[in-house]
Amino acid sequence: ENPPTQFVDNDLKPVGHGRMLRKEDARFIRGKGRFIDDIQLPGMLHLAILRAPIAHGRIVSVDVTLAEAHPKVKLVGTGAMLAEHGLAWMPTLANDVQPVLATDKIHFQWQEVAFVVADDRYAAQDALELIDVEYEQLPVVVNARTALEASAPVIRDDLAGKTDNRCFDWETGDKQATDAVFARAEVVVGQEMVYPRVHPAPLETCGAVANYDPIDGDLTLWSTTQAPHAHRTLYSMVAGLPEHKIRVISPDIGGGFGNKVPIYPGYLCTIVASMLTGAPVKWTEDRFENLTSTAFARDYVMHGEIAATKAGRILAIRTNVLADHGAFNGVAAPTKYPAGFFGVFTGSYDIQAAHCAMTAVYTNKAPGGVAYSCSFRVAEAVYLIERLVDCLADQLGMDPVELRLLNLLKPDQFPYTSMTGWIYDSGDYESTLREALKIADYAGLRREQAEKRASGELMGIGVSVFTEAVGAGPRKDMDILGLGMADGAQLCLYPTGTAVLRVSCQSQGQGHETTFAQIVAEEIGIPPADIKVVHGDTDLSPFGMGTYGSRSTPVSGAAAVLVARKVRDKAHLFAATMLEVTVADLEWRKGSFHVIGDPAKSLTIQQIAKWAYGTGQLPDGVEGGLEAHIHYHPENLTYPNGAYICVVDVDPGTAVVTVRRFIAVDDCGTRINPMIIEGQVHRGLTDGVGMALMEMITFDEDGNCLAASLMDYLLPTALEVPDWETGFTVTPSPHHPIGAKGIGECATVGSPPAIVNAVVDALKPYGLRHADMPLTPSRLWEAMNGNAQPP
Ligand code: PCD
Repeated sequence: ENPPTQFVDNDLKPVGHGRMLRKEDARFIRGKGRFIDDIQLPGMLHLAILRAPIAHGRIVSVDVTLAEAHPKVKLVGTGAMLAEHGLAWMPTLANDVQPVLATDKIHFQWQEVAFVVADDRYAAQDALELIDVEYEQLPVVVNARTALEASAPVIRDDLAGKTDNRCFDWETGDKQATDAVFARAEVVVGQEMVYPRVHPAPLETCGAVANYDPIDGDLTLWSTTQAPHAHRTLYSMVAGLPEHKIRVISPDIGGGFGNKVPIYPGYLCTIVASMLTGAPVKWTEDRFENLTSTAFARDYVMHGEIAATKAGRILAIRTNVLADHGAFNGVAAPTKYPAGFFGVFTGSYDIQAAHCAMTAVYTNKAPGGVAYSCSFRVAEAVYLIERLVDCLADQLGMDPVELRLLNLLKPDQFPYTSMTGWIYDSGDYESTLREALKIADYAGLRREQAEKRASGELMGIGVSVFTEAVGAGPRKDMDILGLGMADGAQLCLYPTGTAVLRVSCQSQGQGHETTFAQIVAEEIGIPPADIKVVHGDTDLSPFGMGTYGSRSTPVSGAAAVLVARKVRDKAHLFAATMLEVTVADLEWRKGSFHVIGDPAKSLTIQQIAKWAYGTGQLPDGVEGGLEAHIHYHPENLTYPNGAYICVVDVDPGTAVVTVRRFIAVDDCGTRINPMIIEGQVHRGLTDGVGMALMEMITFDEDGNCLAASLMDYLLPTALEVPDWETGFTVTPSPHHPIGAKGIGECATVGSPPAIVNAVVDALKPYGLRHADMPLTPSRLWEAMNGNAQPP
């Protein structure tokens, strides 16, 4: 632990054994994790999917005769076959519909057309080539602006009455008030920017194993899902299977990052295949399929404007966004929020007015719009505001840190209701930024930069301060397909004093088996080693909405605290009975109850647990046993914040960017496990380097996906990143029972603008004010050479 200088207050200590090592790593580092593809069932068949090579067209015919004749093939599925069972289309999480297998039309390249089930994966894959599909090509639209032109072909002609490619229009904030502030502002700066289409690209691709028991009618589905309970309900709704007969098991997950929130056609094909063959069926996606057909993220073209005084007081922000949703609206966000939490685009600043108008369109690209490591479009919002503030600093000739310090919300303004209606729970933004400035030695960096510039070296310093909004519900405002965003938790203490906590959230690598044990350990005072965390199996855990948008700690974490307190309250009653005193005579000291004034008279929680299942006379009206259940929804989101500083060097000859230093100070309220938090931050910062410098899913004009492999879709490795320098401040959330806020996605959200700001700063001598991500050498080289004269 590198203790921060000014935050050593006692109640800011990490929760329940702080930096303990992760319990789950014992199996992971031995290669004993159990992922989808590790699952082997007797008699299991294998499924492979045929995908369309074209981006837009009609299916003229599908001939499966040869494939069916293959000796190892057990079943061939087509859209027509699914249509007979009423299963050709499925709902998306955004209330749109999407084909499971295309029946008459192809909407994007590599869309699912047919499946083959065979004795082994090789045979299934071979037999795909025996299926003969004839297509009639239609004109392709891959550009969001072109999609809106009157001449554009209508992509979603399956939607009744649809005559254009508009997906939705959405607005937030006060247009009139904002325009009025802009009209009288001394300074207005505008910038168009693109947040490119990127992909979560988890290490483990998606997959499923379905096992349908035709006698009992039970379906067991092992699948890569971040939300097992919600998926179970949706399968019941789509396939018409009774919900209590469906068991969804999410085994170890090799990374999710939002990619494993949606339900994909492959899962449903696997279920149908098991039902029709009567055998267990496995489907494992390959990397190519994952990159080209599962949920992408971002794809926003944003025109932003910022209004300010000459002295640098920010007054208002307005933006027009063109959102490309691909062929089907596959966004995963609460129903009321078609643009997710983009409404937080006013950032961490005290401003007077804000407005956003958004148009979302359909194009011939894979569906998605998932919250890749950001709480429902917060990444786009943070990028917009943090780039705009830098453009303003540039216009005013002000230092970007000074400008930010002048406009940050002050601690006494919390809870703060933003101009778009979001209630920020708590924060001390200036302290967070000052901590980052100190670690970085900001003044020293600026001096170094001045010296380097004088000798023609291109060094840049970029800053971003951000506020995230994480932990959805509350249920009254937030739901997915009608399911309110709330989480159950169940805690049982066994007679020997060890415990099992059952939660609905689903770890994809975050370490919940450790941190949730730590939470309970803190509340009932038994060691984390004595607490087992059960998750990822709908038969073994209570209902809840799953893990994404950094909601596990804010929602399930709070549920774990409260259910532990319920258990402790019951233990309190038992202790009073056992010691023949009143409840008020007892005080709790982590792990035991003591008689006030006679502390030697005490009982440990383990002693009480044993008694709870024993033969003693129970207090009136109290049941035996020591367990409790809770279904919790938060009253608000939590709003973690951070201040990041990035230092880059740009090679003047090749335009290659090196991230030399990166300082990240995060505030996620009360910290449970600082080691895990650092890991989360390192991970997210690495994401940021990828998006800012390397990653982009593009298409040619025929709709061919040009980033269909990791040769083309460049993920960052240890070689591209510096030794991260992290710090923290602690501003507890007032409404979370232990004051914890989410942290999982903060660094992904906060780092891209810091990196881009740094690169643009490095290229100031070329007169550069903005360049779009990813800042590849070729893009930057063009920007440097198309612009002004060299320094
Ligand atoms: N924590 C602590 N403290 C505090 C907070 C937190 O300690 N204050 C920790 C916990 O416990 C965990 C972690 O940390 O363990 C995280 O958390 P959060 O924030 O709550 O979150 P979650 O919910 O759990 O998770 C989720 C996230 C997300 S969302 C994402 S993307 C990513 C992250 O998470 N993913 C991942 N991270 C991660 N990691 C890993 N390893 N893997 C993965 O996959 Mo989305 O919406 O889905 O897009």
